[in-house]
Amino acid sequence: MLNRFFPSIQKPIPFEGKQSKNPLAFKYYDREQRVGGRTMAEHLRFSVAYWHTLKGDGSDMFGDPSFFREWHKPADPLERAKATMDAAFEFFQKLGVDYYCFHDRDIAPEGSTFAETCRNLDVMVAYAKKLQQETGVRLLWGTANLFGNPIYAQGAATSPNAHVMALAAAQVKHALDATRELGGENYVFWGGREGYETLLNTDIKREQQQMARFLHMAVEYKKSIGFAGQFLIEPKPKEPTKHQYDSDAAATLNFLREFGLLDHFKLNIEANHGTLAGHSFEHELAVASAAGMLGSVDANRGDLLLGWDTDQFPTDLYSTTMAMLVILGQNGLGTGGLNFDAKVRRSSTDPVDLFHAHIGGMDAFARALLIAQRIIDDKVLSSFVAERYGSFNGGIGARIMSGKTGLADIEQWVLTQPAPLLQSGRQEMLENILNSYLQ
Ligand code: XUL
Ligand code: CO
Repeated sequence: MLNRFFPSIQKPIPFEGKQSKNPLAFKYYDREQRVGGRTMAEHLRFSVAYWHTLKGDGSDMFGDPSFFREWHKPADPLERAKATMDAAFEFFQKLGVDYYCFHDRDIAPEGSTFAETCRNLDVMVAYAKKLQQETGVRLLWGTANLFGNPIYAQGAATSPNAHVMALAAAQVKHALDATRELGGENYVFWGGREGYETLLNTDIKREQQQMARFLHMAVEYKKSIGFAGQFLIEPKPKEPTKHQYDSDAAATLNFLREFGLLDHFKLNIEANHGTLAGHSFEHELAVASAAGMLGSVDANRGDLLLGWDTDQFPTDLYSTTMAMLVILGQNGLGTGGLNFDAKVRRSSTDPVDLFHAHIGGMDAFARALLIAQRIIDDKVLSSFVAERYGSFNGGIGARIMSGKTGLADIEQWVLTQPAPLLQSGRQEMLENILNSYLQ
């Protein structure tokens, strides 16, 4: 096992069970434990986000870096990238996760030209491939950073400048090559700058057509190189743009449908993006899942008192349980996984804090998995829901839904009936049932 950057952790984080008081042990996540026919590792498919965990330095808009990582010290950019990747794979192994995710610019530095930037990425992809082979850690998804470089300040795919759109297309082509080379199981599109700041200079219709063309070209290229991974779009309503086009699951589904892209994509739902859009995490998951389009999850949480993307580690059992109910309800995430798109707070300055954060998130989802599986096995919610819609199983309900009747026939039927009966939704009873499982 790699052992250079996290010397205080000498062996992989063990599972010790819920009685354990060891902060560096799992209390619930036991990767081989079987739950409803799959192991916990197979259900949860945890992934570490390279950008936060390896690249994060604690700086924010008001303050300088507060994390002083050994792996950030080499002065030469490519040496620093290699040290960072060594630290990454040591962290993955010691934590015991099977997957990681990256942006192209997380793993390799930009050069002074696009050609040099591509060469840097190729060097680091080869380096990653070797480390993946040595450790068995796999790539959940790759993506292109189309928001950091100032050239994308007015959009990448939706830039008003065709040359900038072309640069973004070339960058995505190269990031797709990298993801395929590393056996990535998915590829994510998050349009951080694909939106507008002011309508005074913006043609929304044109920008959406550009975005659709961009995605169609990516689909064509994917086919041409035989990349089998799933394409994912990650909705977010704002930040950094004032208004992002893929604002939530429903808007993204509508966009994909309008432009004939539905068959080629699924959604990557991020908890904090859902809450920024004024929805709950589970709402976004449920909307995507109902459309058969829930592909993967960026697992984190926001802060209800703060209006921005705080990207905290998920610790709220209600939220993780509601999420696992949706995920188990669609029989898992397929090639997707639970990627911790989350960062430790600026004051959590030590490398060991990265372990505490991920252990907490993994336990919060493992515990939720156990709870959700019991709720499903006991059919406490499903039997209530089935009964709630029971009037559609026969009689007028079945006739309406079969499409064989219309308003005039229905009026004749209603005229012959007494008034419909009030039927309680039993919300409080159901909330109490959910609470009784959260132990
Ligand atoms: C930003 C965000 C991104 C995407 C990938 O809020 O979530 O890191 O997950 O580009
Ligand atoms: Co994300």
